[in-house]
Amino acid sequence: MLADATIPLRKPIDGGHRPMFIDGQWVESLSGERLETRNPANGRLLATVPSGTKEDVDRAVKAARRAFHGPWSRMKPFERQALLLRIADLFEKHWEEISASDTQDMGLPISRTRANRLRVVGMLRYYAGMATAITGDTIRNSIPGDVFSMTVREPVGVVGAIIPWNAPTASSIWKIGPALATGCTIVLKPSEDAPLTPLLIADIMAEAGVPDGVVNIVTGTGASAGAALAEHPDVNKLVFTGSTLTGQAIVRASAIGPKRVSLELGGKSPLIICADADLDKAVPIAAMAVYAHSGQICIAGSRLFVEAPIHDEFVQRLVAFSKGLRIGDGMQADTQIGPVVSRRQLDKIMGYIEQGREGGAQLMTGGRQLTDADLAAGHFVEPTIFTDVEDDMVIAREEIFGPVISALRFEEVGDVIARANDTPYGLAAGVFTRDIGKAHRIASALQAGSVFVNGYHLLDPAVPFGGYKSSGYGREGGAEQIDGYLNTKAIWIDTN
Ligand code: TXE
Repeated sequence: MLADATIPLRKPIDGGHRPMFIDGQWVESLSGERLETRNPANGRLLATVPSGTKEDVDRAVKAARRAFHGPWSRMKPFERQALLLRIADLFEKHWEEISASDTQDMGLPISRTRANRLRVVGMLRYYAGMATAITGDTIRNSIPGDVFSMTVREPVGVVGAIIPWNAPTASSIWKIGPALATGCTIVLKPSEDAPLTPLLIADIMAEAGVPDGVVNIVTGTGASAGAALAEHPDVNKLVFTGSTLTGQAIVRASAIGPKRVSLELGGKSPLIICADADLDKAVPIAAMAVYAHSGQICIAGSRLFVEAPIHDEFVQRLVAFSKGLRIGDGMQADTQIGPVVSRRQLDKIMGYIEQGREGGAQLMTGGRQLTDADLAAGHFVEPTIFTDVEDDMVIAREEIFGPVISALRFEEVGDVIARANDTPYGLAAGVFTRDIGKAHRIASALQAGSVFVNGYHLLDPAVPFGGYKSSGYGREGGAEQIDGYLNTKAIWIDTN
């Protein structure tokens, strides 16, 4: 244990090299290979990290297995609770560093990464509470004789977590938090596009006194480290956030073990604006439902259904709002829209914008990559709005993961529900209306894991989050998530 050691945090961004974290040690990949991570706002090299291989993943899983059966397994729930509370306090203390690291590694403006403190620290404190709230049942039997039975909840074991680049801190804690609360151990593989904050988090884990091997961070590519973790026969549970395609590969790999799986995948979320909505409230929320993090949020409300009588006015106001947004390096305090994470993501988004144009949608604003002198080296896309979008157009069907709104007109509420549900995805949905009855009817008819009424992007550690249909299964947040990290054992006692 490193309980009393005060480990100075590495500088978040130093252009140098950051080892990965296995069994409480900072180590290199056995292959010696490294990956670069760059600032998407200006292309500058931030750091290199080890390119983890199958052998490195195996080392980490073995460390996690040893730790699972070691003193960690005898730690009392209230001790794990105290540990999580210590981690929460350290997150408060180091938040400036964490938020700067996230902003520079993946572009989300600093005003937003700073504001995420409440949520992430809240998650840690929520998981701390859950650590002492795990209970089983006693069951009265109907079978003959004097038999008594009860259930106990036990940690599933070694968790393999694979996360994307769009929310490195929150995604890490969404996986590490429940593992610590339940007594599991974890091997986490960050995205190759944003590995730095998870490494910073490893520092904090060590500073808080998390025993060696309980939390391991293996950096590397999806094809190498990611696939090796998903296939590892000694991992008991996989938690994945990322693309639907990779999610399918994870499920296939999970047959080895086999492992329990939970998936949080992509989306193409509908946001319905009824004619009776409070437009002053709805316009900025509908815009930021997509533009927040330049559209790189799984629940982005990217299919905007607007009722016919207000359609033109709503779009006009949306265009005016979009034109007023400040785009730039996320480290500037007043930036509202930062870069997209990588050249690959930029090209993907620009390709969709082109398809929107060619498909006959009308471009109302945006649509360009920004190449002004100070932005030229980064990956900046203008906030973009298309109207005259038809339901079957590519931009209305596929996840763009960029700052692109597809506005669709609707005549009747009955109609729009069927259209909103006509997608393979089901992560989130939203509706704006002043009519509470209508809001309830629409919310219950929408096929999505989260439905927001007169708001959007609302998240709380105690509220379950996850998908319907191709957006995945399993929940993060809430008691249901904790269940996913536990096995249930039935114990039978014949009292005669
Ligand atoms: O995702 P991937 P990418 C969507 C979004 C985006 C697209 C591609 O549309 O444009 O996916 O993004 C690891 N075995 N979302 O390429 O590939 C990978 O290293 C095991 C929505 O970043 O799914 C990374 O750590 N792991 C989503 C993680 O999987 C593998 C957030 C995610 O990468 C692997 C991100 C493999 N075979 C993207 N291949 C959301 N739900 O928010 C890759 N990985």
